[in-house]
Amino acid sequence: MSALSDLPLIASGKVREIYDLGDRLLLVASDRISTYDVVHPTLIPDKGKVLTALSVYWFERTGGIVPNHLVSFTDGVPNEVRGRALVVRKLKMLPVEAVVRGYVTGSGWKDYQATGTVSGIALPPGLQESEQLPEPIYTPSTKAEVGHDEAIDFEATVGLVGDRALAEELRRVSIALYSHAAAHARDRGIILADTKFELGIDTDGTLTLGDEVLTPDSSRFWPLDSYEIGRGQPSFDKQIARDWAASSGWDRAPPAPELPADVVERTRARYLEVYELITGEPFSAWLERVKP
Ligand code: PZK
Repeated sequence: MSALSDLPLIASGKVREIYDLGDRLLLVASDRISTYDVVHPTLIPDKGKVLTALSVYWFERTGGIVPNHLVSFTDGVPNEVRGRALVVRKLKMLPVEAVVRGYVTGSGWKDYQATGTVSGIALPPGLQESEQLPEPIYTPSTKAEVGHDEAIDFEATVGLVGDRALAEELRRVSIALYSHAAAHARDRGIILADTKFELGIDTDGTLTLGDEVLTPDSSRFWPLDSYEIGRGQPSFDKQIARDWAASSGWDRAPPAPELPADVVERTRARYLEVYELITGEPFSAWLERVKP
């Protein structure tokens, strides 16, 4: 198989890349980690494999809600990224991030405190930080090239997508995906506070789920056992690294500092724990599935 360095790079994010395979794409998850929006020079071993394995887990279980872009996680994957890369179909991506929230937190909590609404949706008065919403809400955003995405209301997505029925379908499948995953996660001790999907249109015109899905990098995962409303919640995966970064004296401006070995090891263990709780399988089961 071709070396990664020979493939045309189509896009890169803070912690992952997309390469052109001709008629397909290769989505590669790295072991990089960011805290406070800055990537550390230190890698978390197996993080890219855990995120890839979780995406596959969800793709294999949500095909009845919406088709997805996954083609293979073995055939066509270069050896150097085996286990942390997906071959996917090329889609015409929609220009909106499909965010679904089941809890009021982050920018949603900020907007709610300022206006009583999130993305144009009025919420009940008196909600506390991190409280569960009466039902999940669709709070789309635009895709910013740099910096943070901007929240928009549903009517703005109709304009961006250019088709009201398609915008409605996007909202419907996004809420269905979140509801399915949040119920599954909660049964296993993880609160899926919110998540972000990217969907596109396949060559035959079908709305199709793309990107990575329902991973700790595209979602907020909270441990159920320490959940308490009225305060921010610890992140299931990143809290150890964040706590270390916050107390390290680092001013949160690039470059981020190296993470100490014990923080790396404890953070790696949290990623493996997320995988094992969500899937009910040891992480070694994924390594078996991707063995050459
Ligand atoms: C696509 N992104 C976002 C993801 C990055 C950037 N199936 C697809 N077809 C066409 N385009 C995309 C996809 C997918 N998935 C997704 N950008 C393009 C993105 C990962 C890393 F740098």
